[in-house]
Amino acid sequence: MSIREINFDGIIGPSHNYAGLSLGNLASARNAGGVSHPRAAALQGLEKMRGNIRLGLTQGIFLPQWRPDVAWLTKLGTDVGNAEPHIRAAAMSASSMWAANAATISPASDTADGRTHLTVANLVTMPHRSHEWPQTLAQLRIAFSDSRAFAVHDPIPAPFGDEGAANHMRLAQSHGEAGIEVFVYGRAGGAFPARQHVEASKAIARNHGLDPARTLFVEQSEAAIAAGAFHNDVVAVANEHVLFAHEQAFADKATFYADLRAALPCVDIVEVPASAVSLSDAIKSYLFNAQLVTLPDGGGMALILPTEAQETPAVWQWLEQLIAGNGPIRRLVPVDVRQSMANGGGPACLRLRVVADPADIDPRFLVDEARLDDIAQIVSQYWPLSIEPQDLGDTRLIARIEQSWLTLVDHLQLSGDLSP
Ligand code: SUG
Repeated sequence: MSIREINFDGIIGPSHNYAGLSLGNLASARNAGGVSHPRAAALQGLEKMRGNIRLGLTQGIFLPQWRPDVAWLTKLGTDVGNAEPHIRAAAMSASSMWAANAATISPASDTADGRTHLTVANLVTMPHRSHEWPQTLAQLRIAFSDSRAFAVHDPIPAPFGDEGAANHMRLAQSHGEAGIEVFVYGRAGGAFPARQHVEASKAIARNHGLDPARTLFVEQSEAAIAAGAFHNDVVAVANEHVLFAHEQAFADKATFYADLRAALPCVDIVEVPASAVSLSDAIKSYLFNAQLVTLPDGGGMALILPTEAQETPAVWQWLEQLIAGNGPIRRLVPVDVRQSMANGGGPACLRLRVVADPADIDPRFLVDEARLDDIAQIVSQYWPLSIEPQDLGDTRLIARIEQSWLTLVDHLQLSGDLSP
C-alpha cells in the first residue's frame, strides 16, 4: 500500500434527531422540533461512501456513539429518566456523525517525529458536543494504534474550544509531500459563538511538532460567523495545492493569501466573489462544505457537493462556469445527505481526512462496497424510521437505539474493544 488520503465518515447513529441544539448553526435552528429519519439518514451517508469508493477513493468509517450517554448523565448527577429535556436531548445527540469535528490530523510528512499526529477535538463550546470526545478518542486509539505510525493526543484542555479538522486546512503539492497547515480560529464578539480558539490551534501545532515556518494561524471573518458559518469548512475547503474559498471567509484575506503563496508557490486560490454567490447562498447551499478530492489516474479534482448546491441557481451557475474553464476542479458530484444537512452537516462535515498508509490502520475501520452492504442491511433492519424530539425519553425508543448500536458494533467485531 502507499500514502494516500483516506476519508473516514461517521456512520449516522440511530438517535439522529432535530432538537435544535446548535446556536449559530442556522439549519439546526430552522429544523428544531422537526421529525428526523435516522434510517434514511444513515443510508444516505452510506451511499455517499459508496459513491466515493466508486470514484476510486479510499474509505474509512467511525462508529456512532453509545446513546444516551449515560456516563455523562451520571457525572451530571442525573439519568435519562430524570434529566431535564435539554440535557436529555444533549445526551441523545447523534452529532458524532460529523467526523470533521472528531480530531485535527497532521500527516507524517509535516511533523517533527515523522509520525501522523491526531488530536481529538474537545468541542467544549456546545454542551451536546462536549461529551463526544471520550468515545471518539477510544475509537482513534484503536484505529490508529500503531505507535510507529501514529501519535494520538488527548483533547486540549478547556476553556480553549477546539472543533477539529473543520477549522484546519492542509495544502501541499501532493498529499504525500510536506504541507502547509492552516489553522482557522474565530474571535468572540458577534451574535453567535466562535467555536475555535486560537490558543487551542497553537497548542495543537506545538504538540504535533509542526514547523512554524509552514504553519499559519488565520482568523475567520466575523461576517462569516454572523452569517452562520460556525466552522471554517462552511466557507472554505482545501485539497493538495488548491484553496477553494468564499471572498468573505477570512478576516484579512490579503495577508493570508500572501503568506500562503510565499510558503507554497504552487498554490492555486479559487475564490468565489460575493457578487456571484452571497455568503447567505453559500451557507444555505453548503457550496464549500464539499469534499474536494483528487481523483486517481490523473483525473483532476472533483467537488462532492450536497444536492442543495445544485438547487441554488447562483451557486450552480458559478460552478458550471468553473468546470467549463481550465482550472484544477474538473468534476461536480452532487450527493443527497439531506437528513444531515437539516442539522447543518454537509458532505465535508461527515468525513475526517487522514493522509496515511491504509496498511497501518486497523482494518475494521476501513470499508469496501461489500462491508457497506452489510452495514446498510443492519441499518435497514434496526435503525428507527423516525424520531420526534419529544420521543427522546421514550424507553422503547431508547432500547431500540441501544440494540441498533450493539448489533452494528458486534458485526464489525469491535464489541470487545468498545463498550457502552
Ligand atoms: O456542530 N450540528 C453540528 C453540525 C456540524 C457540522 N460540521 C462541520 N461543519 N464540520 C454542529 O453544529 C446539530 C444538533 C442538533 O441541533 O440537534 C449539530 O450539532
